Amino acid sequence: MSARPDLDALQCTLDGEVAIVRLRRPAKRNALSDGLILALRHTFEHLPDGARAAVICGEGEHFCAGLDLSELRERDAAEGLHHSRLWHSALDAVERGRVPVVAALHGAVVGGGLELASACHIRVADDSAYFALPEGSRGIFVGGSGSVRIPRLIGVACMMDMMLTGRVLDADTAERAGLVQYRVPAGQALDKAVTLARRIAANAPLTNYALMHALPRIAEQPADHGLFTEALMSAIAQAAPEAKARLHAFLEGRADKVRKT
Ligand code: 1HE
Repeated sequence: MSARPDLDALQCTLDGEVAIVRLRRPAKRNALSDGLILALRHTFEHLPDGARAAVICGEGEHFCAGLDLSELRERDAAEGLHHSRLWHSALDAVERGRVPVVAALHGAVVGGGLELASACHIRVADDSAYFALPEGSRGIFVGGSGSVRIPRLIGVACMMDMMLTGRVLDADTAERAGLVQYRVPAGQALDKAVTLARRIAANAPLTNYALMHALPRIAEQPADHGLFTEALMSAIAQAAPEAKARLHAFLEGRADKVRKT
């Protein structure tokens, strides 16, 4: 892979304890060039020290138009394999990094853009968002972990439909399908995502880490293994000084109660 990280195409700023990572190729609808994928991996591997949660969003009218098709030159099988593995490593850096990531989605969330959104831990979509997997019509296949992550969210049948028929999901349908967790009016996805990220940042870091790293693995383990992993994780989490301090705060009436919304 000869490309270098295109750090101009990605901006990372720290807002309090929330890192805001913005795709910045609006003229190309934030299409993911090799340089941008490398920048994404670099950024999530080196988030600012103070970050306890992150938000990813796109500049301009769309979240992301997927793979930069202008780079889809003749590749032999080995190059294609390395290209796909590059995407896997970048999206793994998002999903299996240090802090939870909230995707703020608007406009087109297509192809590799949907693969990227699927690597995040929570998805917020505004009314303008639409979701598609046009790989089928481009004569290619998903290569950025979509075949693993997307069916976990919406099932094989829904992904099969999107890829075979070119079906485009609007924000309503995507919410019903389980692809997005929050729906907001057009233009409000980023604000909502930052609000959620601030809430996430207030959790004990070890709890967030356990959720990101243990929960998806437990979901893939046989029940007996999952229960054992759960017991190990819960033992480690409850022993942390921060957990003890939070329990004392509740028992002494200094912590928030759970309230009906
Ligand atoms: C691009 C790309 C791109 C736009 N690669 N240059 N993804 C797709 O098949 C989606 C292709 N894109 C579109 O369907 C549309 O561009 C959108 C629905 C996303 C946006 O439409 P619109 O009308 O706002 O923009 P536009 O006029 O189509 O595009 C503006 C410019 O962005 C134009 O370039 P210009 O130089 O003529 O101004 C477009 O060529 C350029 N552009 N999308 C390159 N994707 C790891 S495997 C993942 C596999 C995939 O992701 S396959 C799906 C690829």
